[in-house]
Amino acid sequence: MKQLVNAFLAIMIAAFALMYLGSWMNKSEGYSGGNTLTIYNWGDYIDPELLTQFQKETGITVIYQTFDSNEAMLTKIEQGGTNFDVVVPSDYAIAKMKEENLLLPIDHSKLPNLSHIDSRFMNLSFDEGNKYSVPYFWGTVGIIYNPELTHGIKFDSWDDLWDSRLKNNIMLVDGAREIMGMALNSLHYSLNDRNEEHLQEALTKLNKLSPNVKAIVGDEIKMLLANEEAAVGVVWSGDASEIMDENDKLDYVVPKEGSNVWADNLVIPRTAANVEGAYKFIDFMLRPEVAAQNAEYVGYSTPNKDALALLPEDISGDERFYPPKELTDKLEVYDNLGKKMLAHYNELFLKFKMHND
Ligand code: SPD
Repeated sequence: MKQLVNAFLAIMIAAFALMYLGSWMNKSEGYSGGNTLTIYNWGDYIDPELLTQFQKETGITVIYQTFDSNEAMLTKIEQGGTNFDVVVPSDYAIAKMKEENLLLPIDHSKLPNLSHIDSRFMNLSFDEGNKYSVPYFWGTVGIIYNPELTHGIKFDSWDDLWDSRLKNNIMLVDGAREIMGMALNSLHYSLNDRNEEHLQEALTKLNKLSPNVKAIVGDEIKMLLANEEAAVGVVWSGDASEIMDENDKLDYVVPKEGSNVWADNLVIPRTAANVEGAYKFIDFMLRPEVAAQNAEYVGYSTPNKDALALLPEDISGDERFYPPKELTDKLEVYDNLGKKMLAHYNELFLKFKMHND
């Protein structure tokens, strides 16, 4: 009898353990057990061949998930229950994650290839000393346009977007900071403005743009603009470069009122399950030949000076995508606006989106 009771107890304990493990794995997104590494990156933001190469070299299996905005990524990580090992937030999102204690400090001694990063992209205001982040790609926000379809408009001013000849002919990237920033800059305000009157003025101005707006879209914007579904787009510079690879009739410009210079970086969340694997991956991505291959594939600008030297001159010498420091010094980096103000920017952007439906 005693043996029977013991066997019954053992079965019950095993069943409970299995149930607990099952529910934990369901709750935990980005599960990195054993020899796996979970990466959470923007869509279309890595050459998939490099993931294969990394897996072959290290024997680590990569689990790869994507997001389409800093806000979506932040919400997921702030909610908890994730075990991403490497994430790729932008500047202001890094500042917010640091503030919320969501990141592990980076041990520079584990990243010998960090020396390949141009000092211009190190030590930026959102993470002085690069205590928590490693540069991945950078760029600007600007206007891509098809000169054959835009009546000779130069697009050297944001105000050119409001030209009535562009009716239903503009696509906008689906980003609250980008589009609110563009409207604020067009009014000669900072893209980090917190003044409520200015923000309402920006929304009113954006609503006046609606007749010209054909769509507000995510990564599909590249395909749509390359296929000439619209003559004009407000996009990240890297997307512009990729679109222009497909359709060389188009051009890209950063308007004179100013714009955003941004930096996307690799970070290791505090909840990472494979920290050693994360270091291996980050150091791999910092290798000049790897960073060069990645930059050529995704079309974005690399902060890796030794990778830049490996790129063909028509890429590395193109000042639309590699603007000199004198120019980028005149552009603004997004500040961490704080939870409340960031939510307010999102809310105003949502109002504008609803105005376009
Ligand atoms: N498809 C990849 C898009 C990455 C863009 N990151 C830019 C963020 C600017 N805040």
